[in-house]
Amino acid sequence: MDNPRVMVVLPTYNEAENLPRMIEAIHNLHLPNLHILVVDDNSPDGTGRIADEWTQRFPDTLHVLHRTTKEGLGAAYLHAFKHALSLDADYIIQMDCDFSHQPRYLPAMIEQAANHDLVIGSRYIKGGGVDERWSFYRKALSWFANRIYVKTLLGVPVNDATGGFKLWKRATLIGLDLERIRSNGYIFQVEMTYIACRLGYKVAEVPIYFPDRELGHSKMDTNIAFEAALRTWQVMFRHHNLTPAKRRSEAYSL
Ligand SMILES: Nc1nc2c(ncn2[C@@H]2O[C@H](COP(=O)(O)OP(=O)(O)OP(=O)(O)O)[C@@H](O)[C@H]2O)c(=O)[nH]1
Ligand SMILES: [Mg+2]
Repeated sequence: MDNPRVMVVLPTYNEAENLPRMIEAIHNLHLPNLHILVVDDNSPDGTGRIADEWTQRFPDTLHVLHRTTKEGLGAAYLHAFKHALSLDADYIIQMDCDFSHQPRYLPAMIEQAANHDLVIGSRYIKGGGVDERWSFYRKALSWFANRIYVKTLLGVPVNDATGGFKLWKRATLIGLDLERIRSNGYIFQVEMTYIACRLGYKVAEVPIYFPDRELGHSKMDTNIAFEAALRTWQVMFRHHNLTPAKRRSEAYSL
């Protein structure tokens, strides 16, 4: 595809410090035809207002979607994905706005999109990794969850199914049928990836280093991880009957 329109979706909840740095870092890559869509859930720290202010600097390429209440990352992404499709995006990239997902990987991901349907930034393939300050126990648990547990249970050729740094081709996102997605929270990433694999979409993994957020507070804990491990079963039972014939064919009408 010549000159695809790339839409980077940044979900934000209290990222007032990170958002301006993130917008600048992405723009400094000087990637052609690149847009940013911020989806903010009425952050108490004013992130949504800051996003609006920055549209004055990038009036053609920065878009902001305001949601009235915090409904979780999954709900924000589903809303933003439909909006990105309505803005004629060809490649839709989802990434956290706290620098755990680093803009420097965007060129490699975009390159892989030329001959894949979904590109995943992967912590658990050669060349990837997680924050070096993580304890041995936390690293081992996360590696096991992704490389062994989820991969084996779901039978997907993906080494980082819980990762949230992804590039979706337009046709993949439509074919997936976003109405099928039931989860919010951490397992949302797994459900999206699993459905894409069941529908036969071709996946590439790009190695990424995943540092912890630099600014703001982390809320990841073992309860969240444990719940996600159980919910993986739910995702499997819900979607294991999907086949490529069940891809959605029509675009969304908003
Ligand atoms: N719009 C929206 N964005 C959210 C919501 N929850 C989290 N986010 C954003 O989604 C991205 C990922 O969330 P994080 O809070 O970093 O989640 P995490 O990486 O699992 O946990 P941390 O260790 O805290 O970084 C960040 O850019 C958040 O600001 C939400 O309910 N709505
Ligand atoms: Mg984070």
